Amino acid sequence: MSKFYLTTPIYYVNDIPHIGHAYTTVMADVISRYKKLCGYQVLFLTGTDEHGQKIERSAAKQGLTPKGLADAMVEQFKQLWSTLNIEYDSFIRTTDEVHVKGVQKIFSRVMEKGDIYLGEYAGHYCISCENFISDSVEETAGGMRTCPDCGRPTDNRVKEKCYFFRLSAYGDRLLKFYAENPEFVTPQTRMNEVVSFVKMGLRDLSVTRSTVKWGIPVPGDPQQTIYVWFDALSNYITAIDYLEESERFGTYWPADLHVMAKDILKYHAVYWPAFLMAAGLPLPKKELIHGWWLKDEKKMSKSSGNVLDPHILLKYFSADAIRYFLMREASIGADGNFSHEGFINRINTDLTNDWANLVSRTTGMIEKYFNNAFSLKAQYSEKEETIRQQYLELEPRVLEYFDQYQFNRGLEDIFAYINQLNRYIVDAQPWNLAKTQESLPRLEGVLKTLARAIISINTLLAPVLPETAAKVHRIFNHASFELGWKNLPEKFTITQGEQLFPRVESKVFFAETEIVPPTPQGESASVAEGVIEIEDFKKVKMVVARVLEAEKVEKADKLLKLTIDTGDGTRTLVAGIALFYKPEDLVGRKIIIVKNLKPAKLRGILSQGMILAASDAGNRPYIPILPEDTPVGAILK
Ligand code: ME8
Repeated sequence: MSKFYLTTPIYYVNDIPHIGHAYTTVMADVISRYKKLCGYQVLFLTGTDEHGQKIERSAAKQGLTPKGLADAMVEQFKQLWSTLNIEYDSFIRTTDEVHVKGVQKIFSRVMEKGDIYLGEYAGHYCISCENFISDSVEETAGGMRTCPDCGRPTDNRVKEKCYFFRLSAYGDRLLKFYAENPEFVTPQTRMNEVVSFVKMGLRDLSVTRSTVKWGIPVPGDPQQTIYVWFDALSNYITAIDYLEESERFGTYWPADLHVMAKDILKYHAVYWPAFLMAAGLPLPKKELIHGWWLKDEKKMSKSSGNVLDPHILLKYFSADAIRYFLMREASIGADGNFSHEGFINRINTDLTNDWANLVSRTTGMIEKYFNNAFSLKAQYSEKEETIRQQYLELEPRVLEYFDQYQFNRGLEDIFAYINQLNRYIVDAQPWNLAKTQESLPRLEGVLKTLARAIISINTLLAPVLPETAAKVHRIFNHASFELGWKNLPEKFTITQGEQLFPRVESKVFFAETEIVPPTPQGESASVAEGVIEIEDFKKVKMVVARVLEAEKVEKADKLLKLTIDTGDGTRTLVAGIALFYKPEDLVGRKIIIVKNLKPAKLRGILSQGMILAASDAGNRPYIPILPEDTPVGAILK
């Protein structure tokens, strides 16, 4: 049996998990279940990253010890993973002894090789990303630097004795590795980013801190603690017993897949392979980099305060519904904007209306017409063969998408097939077939075909919807989760089950949770940068006016004073167009003005509004020409 070792990032324990963490972990769980379905011996690792300044600070703020905070948070992560039916095989904590000793072992190994040396670091540090910021990075006001990863100003400059990793020596070897393994990072755009980053040149990296106490002591120099990223990345090997280099390590390393979001790409695709090369260990086979879940167009993150707690959704929806939404809605590589409205619509449409309804209609008819047990010999037509053929074509397509981790596309195809099955029911009209004794074998052929299609599809859906898949299999008294068209025997019985995805009305959800629903135009339209609502536009009152009089303003070369008729009266405007328009050119002409602009005095003249003109790069105005019959006072809208 081939092995498949996959990992999630180990999450910081400074706060409780949110939808972003759930996304990565659900995706890894779906991959793990899918690989098991395909016959792999899978090891799925997740865990928590507990050392470093960020955790130290968080704990201090809450009046806890770092370990006390970590212990509490680990429970929160484990509880959420259990609720979401995440079946990890191993959970590593960076405070576990096997990890601490394993990190010291890899550190010593690299040091013995001469790739870790003593030096001094002087520069900025971003505690949020636990990232060293070089002085070449742009300065913000006050002499601080901006973290290139998260965009926050760094809050401290550090100068300390520390150990460096000779990263600069690995640039060429890394580039050679990327060239030989062009799919090491997927999607391709992320691979390109990594290559460009390395091509820009690598500097040696500080891998210890003397001012941070909450960390793993450097072997032989306990005043220093190991840099949190060196510590954290090593979890992927310490969790499988790098310390003893036992059979487990031999079986599972190198990892087949590291899954993460783009924020930590550099650490995984540049630093981690370099550390491994230095330690003489094989490199992971693939890194899958997904996009971010955004809320209000900003990355959902603890520090931005825009995180979504999955527990709110879990009060109304099953774990499977959340898993489905996350896998169906976001495509690998792209960011996804989370909207509750979108969530509810997706679940109600796909899972309640299409999938649950297909199962309940089919089982309802098997109960009604056959009392839950088939006994007659069924009669089949070409239509049933088409349903089987369509499934046989669908399955390899879906598997290919799943193999490429394009779950959204695989699910899209599965649900297109589910819709075909719903249409097939309408076409076959089982309720009419039930009317006469002669058509009962046909009716049985239709319902058995539906049952077989449902059980087949259910196996494909099982990695994403494990709980529902188990329920559906139970309804059809079917035990095996094997791929392929399920040729249920001619004689079989079913057991009625509960409703799979009860509908949640969005009105009820929004009223009870007090979450503010999106505006009717749709959330995203209102939040995109620079986009305004129609209501914003309507605030500007623009009308057509006629110029009655025009004259130059004394001692002001650029200004003209205009007296205009706005259809409901006359008023005065001062316009900066005198260099380009003569007064006589304007008298009698129709112009567009902003009527409700706050009046302002220019050269002692009260200007009541503003003339509209296009202007070029040199600020030359071009007054639009309106059709001759445009009425004075007409509103622009
Ligand atoms: O970076 N959208 O931990 P972390 C999508 N400890 N995914 C998101 C997300 C969002 N808005 N927010 C978080 C760390 N994630 C380090 C990792 S690994 C050796 C050390 C997910 O708690 C995503 O997988 O900040 C991201 O890469 C990870 O959580 C960061 O988790």
